[in-house]
Amino acid sequence: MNDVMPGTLRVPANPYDYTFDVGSTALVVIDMQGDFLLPGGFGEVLGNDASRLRPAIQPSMRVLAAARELGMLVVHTREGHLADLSDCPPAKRLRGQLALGIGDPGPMGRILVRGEPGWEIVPELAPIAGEIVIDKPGKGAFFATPLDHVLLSRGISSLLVAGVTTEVCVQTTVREANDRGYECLVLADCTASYYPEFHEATLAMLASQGAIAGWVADSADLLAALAPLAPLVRRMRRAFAVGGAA
Ligand code: C5J
Repeated sequence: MNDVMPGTLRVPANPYDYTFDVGSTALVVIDMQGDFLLPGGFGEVLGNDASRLRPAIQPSMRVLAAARELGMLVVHTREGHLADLSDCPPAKRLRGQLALGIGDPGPMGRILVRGEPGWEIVPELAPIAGEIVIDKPGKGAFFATPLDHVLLSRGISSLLVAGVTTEVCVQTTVREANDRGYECLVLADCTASYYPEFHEATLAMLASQGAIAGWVADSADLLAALAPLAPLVRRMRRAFAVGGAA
């Protein structure tokens, strides 16, 4: 069991309680883009039913709202490629022998290309001013991006992870983060896969062998741990507001 410092929060998790400090924790929301969550996007081009990812939206909205209220660092990621596809290796572009692939015109613009409608984060989870958005060409959010620098420079050592898909970009990012020394709590109901069995297996693998890559919890347990902080933060905000009183 970890030594728990004052100010440390505790969330019941698999394989054992996850402890973290809000000031050194970021919420990372991975690839909640139309290309994965909406009909006609990259996910569907690959033969998947995009509606299977939608249950992750509502719980992610609740966690995002809590993180915003507490002033936690929020990071969104977007998978996508430059318009000339110069950052998309042929191994990725040609994989799957698809009739319609990365860079081709689809119902939401060019598939998985930056700036196209399908590449945008869905409106329910759209970033707001001050939040960090990491554009990534690969599955992992650390590959070919400044994410590690962004987190280290803000003293972040712990990540709360939401997003899609569980076994692809979420899992890759958590494993990358783990190897870089971050402690990750994956929020089971804030992640989703086109294949429920892959979702379950991934969460089990990540938390296996004593949290070999990270911890897994339901968002309700995280929100319960965060809830007592909200009134304190509101009081502090009032106290520091010009002319305000605690
Ligand atoms: C995929 C992702 N599935 N965000 N990307 O290619 O999981």
